[in-house]
Amino acid sequence: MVSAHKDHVLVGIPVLNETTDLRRNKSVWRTWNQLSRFQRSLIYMIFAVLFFMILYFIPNNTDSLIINYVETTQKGGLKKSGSDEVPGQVLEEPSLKGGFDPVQVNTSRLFFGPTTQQQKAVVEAFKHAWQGYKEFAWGHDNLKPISKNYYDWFGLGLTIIDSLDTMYIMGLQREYEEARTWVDKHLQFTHDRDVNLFEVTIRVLGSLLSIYHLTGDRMYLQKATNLGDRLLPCFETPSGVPYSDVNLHTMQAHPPRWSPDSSTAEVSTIQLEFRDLSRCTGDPKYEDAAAKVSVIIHGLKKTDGLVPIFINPQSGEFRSYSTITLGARGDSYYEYLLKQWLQTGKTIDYLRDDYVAAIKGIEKHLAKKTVPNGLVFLGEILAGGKDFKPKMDHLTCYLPGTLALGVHAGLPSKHLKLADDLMNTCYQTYAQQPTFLAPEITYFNMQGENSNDLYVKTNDAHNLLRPEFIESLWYMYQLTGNTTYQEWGWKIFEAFETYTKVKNGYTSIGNVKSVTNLKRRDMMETFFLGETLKYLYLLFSDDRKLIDLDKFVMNSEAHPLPIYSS
Ligand code: DMJ
Repeated sequence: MVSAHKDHVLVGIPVLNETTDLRRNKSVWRTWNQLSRFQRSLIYMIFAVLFFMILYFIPNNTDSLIINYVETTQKGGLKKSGSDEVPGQVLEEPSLKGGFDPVQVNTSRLFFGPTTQQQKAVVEAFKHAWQGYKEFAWGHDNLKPISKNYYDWFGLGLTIIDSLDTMYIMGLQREYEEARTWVDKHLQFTHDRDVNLFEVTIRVLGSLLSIYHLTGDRMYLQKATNLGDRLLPCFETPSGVPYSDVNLHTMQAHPPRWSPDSSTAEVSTIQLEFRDLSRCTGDPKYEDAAAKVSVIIHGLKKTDGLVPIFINPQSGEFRSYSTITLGARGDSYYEYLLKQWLQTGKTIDYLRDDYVAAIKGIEKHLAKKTVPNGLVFLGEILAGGKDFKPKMDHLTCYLPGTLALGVHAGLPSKHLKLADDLMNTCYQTYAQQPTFLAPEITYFNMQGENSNDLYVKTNDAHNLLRPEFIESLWYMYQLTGNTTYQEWGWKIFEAFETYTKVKNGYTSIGNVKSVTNLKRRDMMETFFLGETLKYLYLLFSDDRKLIDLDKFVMNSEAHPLPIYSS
C-alpha cells in the first residue's frame, strides 16, 4: 500500500483486522458443520476432481513443450523489427504479395523430454556444452572451451540459433527460453560484415523457420524475413546463380575473395529454406530466386547426373575440369534434389529424376571396393574424369541416410543396398581408429598392397564433432527399426564423451589416430549442438517418429521444415 502524506510517502503492508477475521472463520466452520454428510462428500469430490484437472492440464515445466505447428491464419504483414532496420534501407514488410497463401498447418504434439537412459545422457552432454557456451561465449558464434574464449565467424550468435530447435525437442525449457530472449532482444542482421549465403541460410534462416514452425512464435518469422531480404542480393547476378557472400549491412553481394566461382553444393542447398520462407510469408520472391538456381543446374550438362563442384554466377555454367565428389562442395546438391522433391509433395518431377540419375552415376563412377575386404566407398573424379582418387570425406557419410529416405519415399529399393554398404564403411572409419572417432578424410586401398582397407593422412586426422554418420544412423534406424544402428551410435557417443569432452564443453580434436596425442583444437562447432546431439537424441528415442519423416524434411543443418502438398 502506498499513501501520499503531505511531504512524504508512507509505504506499508495492509494489516488484517483480527477480530473480524476470527468471526468470519467461525461462521464458515458453523455452516460446514450444518451440512449433511452427502453435501460434504459432494464438496470433497468437487475439490478432488478440480485438483486432478489442474494436475493434468498444467504441463511439467522441465519436461514438456507444446508444439504448435504454424498458425498463420491471420493474413497481412508482420511488425517490422525496429532494431533490425538499416538507415536508408527500407526492408519490406513480410506480407501477402500474391502467389501463395501463407502456410497453415494445424497439427500439434508434445515433446516430453528424454525417456531413455541414452537420451538422458545426450541431454546431459547438451547441457554441459551449453553451460560452457553460456559462461564464456554467450552471444558469440563459437565457444573455445579450453581457452574459455569465443570465436566470431559471422557475429550472429550462431550457437544459440543453431541450438534452438534441439533444446525445444529435448524439452529443455529453461535453456530454450533464455535463447529465445537473446534472439528477440539481441539478434540483428545489421553488422557491417560479410557472411556466406549457404552457411547463414542452413544455420540461421533454416533454424529460425524451423523453430517458428515448432512454436508458432511469429518473432522468429519476423527475424527470418529480415534475414531473407538481406540475403536476396546474392541472386542479383547475370545468370541468377548466386554469389557466395553478402554484407548484411550494405547488402552488397560478391564472389569469394579467392575465386570468381561459387560452390555447386552451396548454391543448391538453400532452396528448402527460401521456399519455406515464401510459403510462410506469402511472398514468392524468395522461392522464385532459389528455385531458379535448381532449374538452371537441371539444364546443365552433367556426367551421368554428377556435377562438378564449382559454378560461375556470371555464365551460369560449371567450371570445366573441377572435381566431382560427394564430399565438400558437392555433397548437399544431391541431398537437396531429394529433399526439395519431398518438400513439394513429390510434385516436381525433374528433381526426382535428377536425383535418381545421380545415384546411378554414383554407382557407375564413384562407388568402388577396397581390395582386401571389399568395403564399398565413394571416391572422387578429378580433372574432368581423367583421374580417380580413392578419397572419401566424412561429409559423404550423410548419403546412406538420404538414400534410405528416398527408398522410404518410393524410389528404387536397390538404393538401400548402396546405403547399407556405405553404412558399414562409414562405421569402419570410426571403429578402426583407436579413439573410435572418424577422421575428416579417409583414403582407401584399391591395390591390395597391404592388409589395410583404409588409411588416414596426418593432415586429415582431425574430427570436428561432425554429424553426418550419426544423421545416417538415425535415418536408417527410423526407417528400418534395426537397433544395431543405435548400438553403433552409442559407441560413437561414448567416444565423444571420452576424447572430446573438456571441462567447459566439447572440442574438435586434431588427431583421431592416437588416444594419447589428441591435439585438442579448442573449438566447439555449432553443428555439434544443432545436429550431432540432436540426431543422437532422436536415434535413442523409443518413439521412432519423434520427428515424423512423412511430415517433415530436415534441412542440411538438421532443422525440420514442414512438407507441403506442392
Ligand atoms: C553442417 O554445417 C551441415 O551439415 C552442412 O551441410 C555440412 N557441414 C556441416 C556439418 O559437418
